[in-house]
Amino acid sequence: MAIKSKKLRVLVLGGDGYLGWPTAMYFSNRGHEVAVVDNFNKRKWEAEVDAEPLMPIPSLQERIRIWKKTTGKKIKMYVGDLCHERFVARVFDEFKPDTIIHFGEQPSAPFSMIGNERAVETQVNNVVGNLNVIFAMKRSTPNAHLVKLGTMGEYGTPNIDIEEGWLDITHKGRRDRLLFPKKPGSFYHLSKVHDSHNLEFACRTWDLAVTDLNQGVVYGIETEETKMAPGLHTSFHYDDIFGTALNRFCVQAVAGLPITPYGKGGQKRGFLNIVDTLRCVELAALHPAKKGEFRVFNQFTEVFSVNELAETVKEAAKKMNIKATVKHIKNPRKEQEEHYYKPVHTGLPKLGLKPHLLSDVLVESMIAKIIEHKDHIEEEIIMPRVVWEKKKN
Ligand code: NAD
Ligand code: USQ
Repeated sequence: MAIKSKKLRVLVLGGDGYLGWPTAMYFSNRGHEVAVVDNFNKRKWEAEVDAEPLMPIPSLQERIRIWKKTTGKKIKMYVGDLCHERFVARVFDEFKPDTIIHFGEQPSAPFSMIGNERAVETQVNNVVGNLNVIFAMKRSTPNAHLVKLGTMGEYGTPNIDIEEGWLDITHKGRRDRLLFPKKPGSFYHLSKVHDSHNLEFACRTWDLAVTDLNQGVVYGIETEETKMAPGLHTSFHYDDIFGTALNRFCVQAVAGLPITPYGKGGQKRGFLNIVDTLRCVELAALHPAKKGEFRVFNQFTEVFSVNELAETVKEAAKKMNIKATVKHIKNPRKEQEEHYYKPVHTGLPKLGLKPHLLSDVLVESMIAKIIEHKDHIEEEIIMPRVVWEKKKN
């Protein structure tokens, strides 16, 4: 298809992050003009809450230099805060993107639940940054397409099937198409709900084109580009605050610590491989939303319960002669531990997504990679330190 060879000017917001850096390399590798924006908030938060990634990460400047040496391709860098309106406006005026991929937010539910200060910080950072992006687009690049990272957690776990963003509803004999009702489980997840509403309003009012990718939990360490040279790897968290379920379970197995489903472990979530995150973002970018359209895709490839994930990791570890154990611990979160879960996720496969499904082989390769860095595992940052509700005695 002709559209696939189109070269884009891609602005990756949050380009120093777990997903942003591999995405920047992925688009650069395919011949697109790429610029990244980051203010290193994540590196600051990691230091503040004692949650460093497993492998040390070179500075963004250094990563970009290694990328240029390896491929001959340039990635432009803007260092600054998305919450500073004038900085964002300058970046848009100067780079004039036709595609903006927005990863630049505080991504952790536990971080947002530490207390008053972190809840405010999360919502201000995410909601204000996103608003500045909306206004910069409107003023400087009104025909551009915004690909915004939302989350499946915006919907929560309702006792009905979850549609892709919208719901056709009949109420007291009248029909309408409304945003699907939201029931999120943390102040972080709520920040994404607020973003979605602001974006839908901007599309309706100013004819902007937006794709909101309601992404599930991402797992995996490597992509084609991260393997191209030492120093191009991405940040991999296993701590209680920035680490996500499967990544944490693999590290627990390698460290000889019990794998920790919270509570009953019947919580179900949508999951996807980091390699599929990049492909989904690419598919959205190459097939943009129309002007005025607020398009939503549910971005995950498989649903698992936490218990299923724990057993998968245990079995994969066994094949590698690692004896992993599973220990249910008191759930630090307030969430349903047994529930109905049936989200639609047909939009991205219709555009051409061919999922990389979770197989033992993938888990084994993750475990093998973690073994290489076993000496860096800090055991004291693994057990949950943040609780949703402090019980009074
Ligand atoms: P990350 O923290 O590794 O990356 C986010 C990057 O954005 C960081 O480098 C951070 O410094 C930067 N950033 C944050 N606030 C900023 C600001 N105000 N100005 C400039 N830069 C800023 O997170 P990630 O895991 O790569 O997630 C990326 C996005 O995808 C987030 O929006 C997250 O909510 C969403 N998401 C992630 C997952 C997952 O499993 N990792 C799943 C669903 C959705
Ligand atoms: N969980 C355990 N044990 C653990 C860690 C997590 O049982 O040791 C459980 C949690 O209680 C939760 C589920 O696993 O039920 C997922 O937790 P998680 O920490 O892997 O993911 P979550 O907090 O939901 O957040 C992550 C990313 C976030 C993204 C979200 C997608 O950090 O950026 O938005 O996944 S989703 O979950 O679909 O909302």
